[in-house]
Amino acid sequence: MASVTLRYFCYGCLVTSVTWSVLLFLYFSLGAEPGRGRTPLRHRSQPITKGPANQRAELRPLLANEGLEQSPEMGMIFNEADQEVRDSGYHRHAFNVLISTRLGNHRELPDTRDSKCRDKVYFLALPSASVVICFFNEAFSALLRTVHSVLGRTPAYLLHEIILVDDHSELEELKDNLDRYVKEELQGKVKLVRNQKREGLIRGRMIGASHATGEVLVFLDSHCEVNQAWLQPLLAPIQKDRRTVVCPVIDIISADTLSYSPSPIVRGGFNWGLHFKWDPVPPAELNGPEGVTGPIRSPTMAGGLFAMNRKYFNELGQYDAGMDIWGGENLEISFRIWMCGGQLLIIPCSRVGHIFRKRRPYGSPGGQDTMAHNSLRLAHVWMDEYKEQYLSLRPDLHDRSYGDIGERVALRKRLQCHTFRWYLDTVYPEMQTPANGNKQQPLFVNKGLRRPKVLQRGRLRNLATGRCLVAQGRASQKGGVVVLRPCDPRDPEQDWAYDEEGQLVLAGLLCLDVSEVRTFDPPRLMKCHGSGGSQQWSQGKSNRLYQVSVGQCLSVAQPTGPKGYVSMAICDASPAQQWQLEG
Ligand code: UD2
Ligand code: MN
Repeated sequence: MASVTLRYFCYGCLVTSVTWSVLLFLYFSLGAEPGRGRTPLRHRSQPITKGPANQRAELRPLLANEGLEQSPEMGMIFNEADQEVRDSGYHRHAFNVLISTRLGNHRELPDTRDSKCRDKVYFLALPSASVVICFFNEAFSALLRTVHSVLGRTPAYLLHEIILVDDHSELEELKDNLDRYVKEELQGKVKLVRNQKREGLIRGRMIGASHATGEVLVFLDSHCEVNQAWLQPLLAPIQKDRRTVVCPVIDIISADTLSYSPSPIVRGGFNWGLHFKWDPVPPAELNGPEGVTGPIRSPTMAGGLFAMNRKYFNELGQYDAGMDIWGGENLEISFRIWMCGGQLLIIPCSRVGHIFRKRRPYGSPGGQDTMAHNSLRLAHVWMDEYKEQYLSLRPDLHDRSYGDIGERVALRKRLQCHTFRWYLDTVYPEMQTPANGNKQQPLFVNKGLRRPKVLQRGRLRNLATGRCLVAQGRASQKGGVVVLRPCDPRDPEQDWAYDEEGQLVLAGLLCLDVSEVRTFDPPRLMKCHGSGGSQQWSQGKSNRLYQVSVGQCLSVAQPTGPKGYVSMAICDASPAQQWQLEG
C-alpha cells in the first residue's frame, strides 16, 4: 500500500490543477439549470474549450495545445440519482464515476507532448501491436474510454487486436452488458477473455499475452486514455532492438475531476522497502542526440503501461506466476530486463493518461498482503545479498513463506543474468547502498511548492444572512468546521484568499476542504495539499461557490437559525448559496 501512497504523493505534489475561471459559460450555455440540466450534460461529449495557459507551467515544458480543458462543473450534482452515481462510484472505484460517465466513450485530450515530438517521423512499417488490458471490477465508462481511445488514436494497420482480460469481476455491468457491447459495437478488433477465478493482474496479464498474436505486446491499465500518436514512438525502438522495453510518459487523469494533465519527465526508481518511486532524470540522460524527444533509460517501470516484443516477453520469463493480485511485479520485470540483457526506456513522445487513485478500491480474495508476498519472491530471486536491505526493514517478514521460487531461480540461471550488484552499479548508481553511502536524491526539490497566486481576498459574506464565514474555533485548527459570524473587517481570522488553484485559504493558514467520500460531512479546514479535488472551488453563477470534487455548492444550512451552520448542498440560486468575497 505504501508504494501507492508514495506514487500518489509524488503525483499529488506535481499535479497541475485545472484552470477554471473562463469555462463557466459552457455550463450556462448548456442550459443546465438545476433539476433539468442533467440530460443535456450527460449526453453531450466533454465540454472543451480554449482557456488560458495553465498557471503552473514551470513544472513542465510549455505546451502548444494546453488550453484544452474541461468545465469544472462537469461533476455538478442535480439530483439524488447523480449523488448516488457519484458516491457509489467513489466507494467502488475510488474515482468520480459521475464525471467519467458524462465524459462518454471518447473525448479530446490536450496534446501534452513536447512540440518537437510532432516533427518526428517514424517508419511506416512498424511491428503490429496486441494491446492487453486486464481489469477487475472496473467502471464500465472508464474501461470503454480506454478501449475507444486506443481504437481512435491508433493507426488501424498497427493495431493487431485489443485483448480484454476480465479478472473474474463481480460487477453486474461488466457481464452481459459488456459481452453485448464487445460483440455489437466493437466487432473485430476486441477480444474478451474471462478468467474463471480471480488471478490478479500478474497472472491476468500472462493469460492476456497467451491469447495475443501481434508482434508486440502493449499492456495498459483499464482506466487509461492514450494520447496523440502514442504507439509509433513505442514501436520504433522495439523494432530497432527487440530487447528494448518501453514505457510511455504516464500523464495524470485526476480521480476527482477526470481532467487530463501532463506529467513532468521523470524516471522510475525504488527504495529498500521495495516500493516504486519517481526520480528526477539525471541531466546526462536528457542531453542525448535526440534532446528532449530522446528515450530516457529508466532503472524501473511503474508497471501498468509498457510495450515489449511478444516473443521476447516469453523468452524473458513473462512474469512470476507465483505472484498474486497486485504489487512487486513491476520491480521484478524491471530488474529482470536490465540484469538479463535488455534495456528499459521511457519515451517522452508517447503519452498515455492514467487515473491515479488515492486508494485501491479492492482487496485480495484472502485478504493477504500480496505486495509483501510478491516482494519477498522478487527479493529472493533477484536481489542476492541486497535482499537483506529489504528484510532488515521488514523484520515481520522473516518467517513468512513465499512459495516455491525454484523455477524463477532456474530462469535466472538459464538467462545468465548479471548480479544485482551489477544492476545497482551500472543502472541505478543513485541508489544508496551500504557500500557507497550515497545520499538518495530528494524527490523533486522545490518543485510544485510555489505558492499559487492569490486572485481575490477579503471576508466571505453570505448574502442570505449578511454574516461572514469563519472557523468555529481557531483559524489554525486543522479539521475545524466553519460557521457564520458577524463580519469584522479588522479580524485577520476572517481573511480568505481565493487563489489560482481554486483554493480558499483562511488567514493564510488552512484550506477549505470537503471529504470526497463523506460528502454529507460539513466542509472543514485542512492543510492545503495543492492538488485540486477536495480543495478546489469555482465561483459559479450568481455568486455560488461550487466544489469541483463533490459537485455541490457551499450553503448555509438554516439561514434564519441562530447557529449559521455551513454545509454542502445541491446547487440552486437561493441566497443561502450566495457568497461575496469583499476586500
Ligand atoms: C500500479 C500500476 C499497475 C500495477 C501495480 C503494481 C501503473 C499506472 N499502474 O498500480 O499496473 O503494475 O502498480 O502491481 O503503473 N487488476 C486485475 N486484477 C486484480 C487487481 C487489479 O485485473 O486482482 C487490474 C485493474 O483493474 C487495473 C490493473 O490491474 O486495470 C492495475 O491495477 P490498479 O489500477 O489498481 O493498480 P495501480 O494503478 O494502483
Ligand atoms: Mn491503475
